[in-house]
Amino acid sequence: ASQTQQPRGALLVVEGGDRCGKTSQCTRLLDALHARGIDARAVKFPDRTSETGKLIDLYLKGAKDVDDHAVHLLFSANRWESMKHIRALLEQGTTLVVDRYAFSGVAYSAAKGLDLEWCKQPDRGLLRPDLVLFLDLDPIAAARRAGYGEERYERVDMQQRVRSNFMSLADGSWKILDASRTVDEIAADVSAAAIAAVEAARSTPLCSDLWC
Ligand code: FDM
Repeated sequence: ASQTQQPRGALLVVEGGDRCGKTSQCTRLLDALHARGIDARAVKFPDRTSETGKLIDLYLKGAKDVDDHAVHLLFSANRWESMKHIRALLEQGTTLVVDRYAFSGVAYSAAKGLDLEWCKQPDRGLLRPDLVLFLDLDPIAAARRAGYGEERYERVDMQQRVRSNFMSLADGSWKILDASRTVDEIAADVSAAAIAAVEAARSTPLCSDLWC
């Protein structure tokens, strides 16, 4: 007898520059999904707990200098080492809300002067997100928010380049949201788009073809 297959979960990515409100929106989105009875979990990149993640953490805090190319590859390796686990969760029906992904990888490294096409290569073949929610905020407004400037990349000129790199990566799977609005207004748009993507993912196969 054939077993009924569980519909897969959706891979939902939340992206944006520093202090765009990404982390609060990820929390709100998880709550909204759970309230609808959707099995969902949070994932965050970089995952600072793994071996590559510990090195990345030291680098981001300014405690360690690493060559720009080498750190780019570390961020990518940090994603690759989670892929098996992420795929297993999606296949068992769990939707994932991912705080940063390969788009941050490319946008930040290219903002330091690395070639954008070179930057895309190590992440080629990662799982393709069903939806990318981009929280768009003017870097000058972001700089006025609490806590800004604590980590390596939190400078307005850097964040302007990051923003334009993000824009050059956007495709049809992106939803660009004005992140200067209230948390509630943004959360309403985020959850509406996410719920539609969870529905659509049920009948769409999972693809390991990012940028292929
Ligand atoms: N970042 C994040 C990168 O430079 N490359 C990446 O691949 C990823 C996932 O690390 F400044 C940068 C982006 C940000 C920092 O910050 C991580 P948060 O606050 O943990 O998201």
